[in-house]
Amino acid sequence: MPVLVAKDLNSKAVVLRYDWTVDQVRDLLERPLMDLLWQAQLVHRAANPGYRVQLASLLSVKTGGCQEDCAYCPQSMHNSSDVEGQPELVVQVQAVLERARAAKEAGADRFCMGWAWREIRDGVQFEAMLAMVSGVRALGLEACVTAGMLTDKQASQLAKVGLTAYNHNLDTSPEHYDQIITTRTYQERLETIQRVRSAGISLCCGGIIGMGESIEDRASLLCVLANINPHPESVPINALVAVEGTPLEDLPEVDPLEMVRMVATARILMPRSRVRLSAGREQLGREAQILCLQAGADSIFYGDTLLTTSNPHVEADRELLAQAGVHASWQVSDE
Ligand code: SAM
Ligand code: DTB
Ligand code: SF4
Repeated sequence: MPVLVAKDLNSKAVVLRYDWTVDQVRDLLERPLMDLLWQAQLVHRAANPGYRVQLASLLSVKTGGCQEDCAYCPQSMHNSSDVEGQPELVVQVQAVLERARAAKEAGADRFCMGWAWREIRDGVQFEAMLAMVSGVRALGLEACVTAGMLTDKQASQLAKVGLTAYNHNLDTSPEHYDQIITTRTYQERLETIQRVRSAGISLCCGGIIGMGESIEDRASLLCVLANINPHPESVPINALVAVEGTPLEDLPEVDPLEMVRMVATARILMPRSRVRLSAGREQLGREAQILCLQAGADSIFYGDTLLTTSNPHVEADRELLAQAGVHASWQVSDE
């Protein structure tokens, strides 16, 4: 059998499509694992040569007290887990930029900032957000904001100060959605995503598994994401972190191979998007994380905390990436 060379891979593996059906996506998700991994590898190597992993650090700028009732979220005021009361950084521009500087020194490429809001509010807090974004960009980092819904005007102001990406997840399938959130509709999420796009900001949009959804729901979520044209520039795949005091606290941990399957399928569907292995990595273990990298994950959240929960330690992640033989930015010179 002839050896498959890079030229063949490039011509055959990278197909950008926006007309996936749920059945086609489900067929991928349920393929024999070895076949799924092989196809994901072909696509990933052809579309994103070099196995570089982007490191994104997260900071919670506004923590807790959120009006939305997302069943997974420790920051919702509807959940007894609500973590409100933590020190507020909302107008502390310099303190936030200090954290960004530290993230850069630790090797991060992107600095993501989160606000536990239903939607962005105008006024001093938004002015501070704009200053934070422009400060992060001035440090030479990509800047990402996640702060709920936004208006066209706010999106264009964020674009003007150089915001790289806005994160707004679909979280789950349209069919499973009302089991998880009732205070904001799926349609509102799609409209927010459209606003981000119209302002010329990169879109970071993904979801969570392990929230009691079926395989069909996972296929349906991936299908909605893969039919966004152009594909979201980054796609976070989260495993539920079941936090005490949330309605989902007793759900069982996600089987690590289910994360591998989600990542591999996302990679095949959205060949050039950054697929970010997001919340839930602590439950995955080293080998499952390496399988996810092999399946095409090319970004991780990097830093000892996510928003309110913990993440693997920076040293452990450096070791993991070295063991996997993938390159992160601090190791890569511009070849
Ligand atoms: N309030 C904003 C919003 O909902 O867009 C921004 C912050 S919110 C915490 C960002 C995303 O984090 C959510 O959409 C969800 O996908 C993810 N997330 C929150 N809590 C999580 C949990 N316990 N486990 C996994 N992912 C979670
Ligand atoms: C995303 O998809 N996952 C990140 C980021 N985008 C903002 C957040 C994960 C949060 C996990 C729970 C917590 O730490 O509060
Ligand atoms: Fe949590 Fe964001 Fe939902 Fe608020 S909107 S409860 S911060 S996920």
